[in-house]
Amino acid sequence: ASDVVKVCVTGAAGQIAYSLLYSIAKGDVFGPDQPLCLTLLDIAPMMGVLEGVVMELNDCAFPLLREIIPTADEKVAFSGVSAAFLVGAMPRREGMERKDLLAANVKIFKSQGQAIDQFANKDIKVLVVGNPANTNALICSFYAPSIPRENFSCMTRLDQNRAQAQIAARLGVRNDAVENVIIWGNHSSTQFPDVRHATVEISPGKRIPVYDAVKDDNYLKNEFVTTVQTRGAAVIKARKLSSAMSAAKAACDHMRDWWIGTQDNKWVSMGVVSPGVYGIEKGLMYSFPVRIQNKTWTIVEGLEINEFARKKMDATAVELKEEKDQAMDICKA
Ligand code: NAX
Repeated sequence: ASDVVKVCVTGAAGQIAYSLLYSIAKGDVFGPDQPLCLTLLDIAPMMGVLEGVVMELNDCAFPLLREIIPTADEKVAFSGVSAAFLVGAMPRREGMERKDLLAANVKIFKSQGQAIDQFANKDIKVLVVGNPANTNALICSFYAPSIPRENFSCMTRLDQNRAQAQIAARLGVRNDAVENVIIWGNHSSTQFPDVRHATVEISPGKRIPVYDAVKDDNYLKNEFVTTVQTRGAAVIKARKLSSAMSAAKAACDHMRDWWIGTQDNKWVSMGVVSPGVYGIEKGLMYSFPVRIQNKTWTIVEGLEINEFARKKMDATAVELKEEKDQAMDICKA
């Protein structure tokens, strides 16, 4: 890994990017030997702030960071790029209708999709973080027809990490003792955090199902699910700002696993375009459990879905279908 890899981060002057850029430049995502060029996209009014971020990146004196290109021009941002973190999006302002918010984001992700189509490497891996993440990723891929749809994903890793940490805390074990937690569906309050297939290491080499360790079905089906679904709002309430450090860490986890692969048969959740498995309509950008090898994800298939899970998985699919239809109407208009 000696050739410089070009990586784009959008929303680069924002708060998630502030943590994310540090981790990428340090080597947490593409490996400790991979030199990087970072292109930083934000909107024109933010160029002054972005210049400050560039100054700080320079002042970190990262050995791997060979070049930094701040810009408000999508062509410059995406040219020759192999991996993109699309963090920038239109935030919801007070009084803004859902429809208007969606329309503003369709505009952004259409334009970025077209730029990716024209200027990025054809094997680019695109991770959409900016909300509504699933639908933004779908729109982006729709406008980049020369790039395989499998190369577009959206982030539900923060939800997965939150779920894993909740279970670990409940059981008093290390975070990494808990494995194969799944997030199904939309990165929204309809998501379904599912630990029916998750396991926990209770002593060296000994794993048991999380359900057997927790021994409280009511908690796992109710309080646990809502805690994870509403965790973002809880952070905003406490911090007066939305999750940034944890979102950046999750974005790094997502892209690192995509780039380097998942180990030891472990699963991770990511929003990907549904091939029509688990009864989820083909073409929806839906979060599934996946394994990754050679930069290619494969959905973990054959998991038993009980009636409780089925309902939750369908509810979040319905929401995504609505979002998709609305977005497609805006595209056609
Ligand atoms: P900030 O408002 O701090 O930063 C966003 C940045 O994006 C700003 O600098 C803004 O100028 C820029 N931007 C806006 N439009 C742009 C465009 N067309 N091109 C390039 N840059 C543009 O928000 P931050 O806290 O960093 O959050 C960024 C996004 O992540 C939000 O949409 C947020 O909702 C979303 N999140 C997604 C999460 C997930 O798990 N998928 C969790 C965290 C976060 O809430």
